[in-house]
Amino acid sequence: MQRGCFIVVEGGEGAGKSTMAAEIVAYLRERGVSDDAIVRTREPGGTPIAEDIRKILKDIRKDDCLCPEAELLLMYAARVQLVKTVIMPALEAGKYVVGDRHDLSTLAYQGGGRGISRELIRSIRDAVLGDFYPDLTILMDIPPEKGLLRAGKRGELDRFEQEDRDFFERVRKVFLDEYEQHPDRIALVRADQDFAAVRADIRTILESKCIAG
Ligand code: T5A
Repeated sequence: MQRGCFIVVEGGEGAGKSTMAAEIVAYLRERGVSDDAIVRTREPGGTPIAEDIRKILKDIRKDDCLCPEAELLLMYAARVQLVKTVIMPALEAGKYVVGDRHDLSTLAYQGGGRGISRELIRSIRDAVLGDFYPDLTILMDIPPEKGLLRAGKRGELDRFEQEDRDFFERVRKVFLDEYEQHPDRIALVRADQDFAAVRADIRTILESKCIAG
């Protein structure tokens, strides 16, 4: 059986990743992919254990603070659980997996945002995931102030969303640097356009990569 395809949507807060992940699923369905051949994931999260870890990561605790290195390890604990129990089996069964964030977010947030070295992140990544990578990453780029405005409309901000402007500028820079270095596997979309324009750009990317074509 042919291996499936892992498509990841990445980007800053409020870029529209979840909205566009749903649009990618709609695109696949239109192309005749059946519902049981499509799996949606989100990170951190996506399995019962990884969702518990997500709560720890997003929760604002008044009595303790999470060290950057502990945050990094929790991200990878959740990710390995998801990759090994959900994503890999789905890909081996020939399915499409549409992921809302994956490990580019770790380089951007824990690397750029928190200042953890790229070497440490890479060594943990390689030790637990080896040569496992998405087939396509769609990076939704938006100026942080615009994305946070969208995210803020939902109400209370989580632990990450309460970081300052510089944090999100550093996150964005790492995302864009990674795109510059790997344009073969990362596609860039301007996420501050209106919904129809973002959706059209994403469809063009999927068509150009012959996804479900
Ligand atoms: N994190 C995650 C790390 O630090 N390291 C890691 O390794 C990983 C995997 C996860 C947090 O964890 C951090 C990053 C995050 O802070 P999350 O909730 O999963 O948190 O991710 P968020 O980015 O916070 O999710 P958001 O829901 O805020 O952003 P989305 O998914 O990008 O945006 P979406 O689709 O929910 O849209 C937000 C709003 O904008 C509107 C939508 O209708 C919605 O109201 N919208 C648009 N409005 C105008 N024009 C458009 N084109 C629009 N598209 C969407």
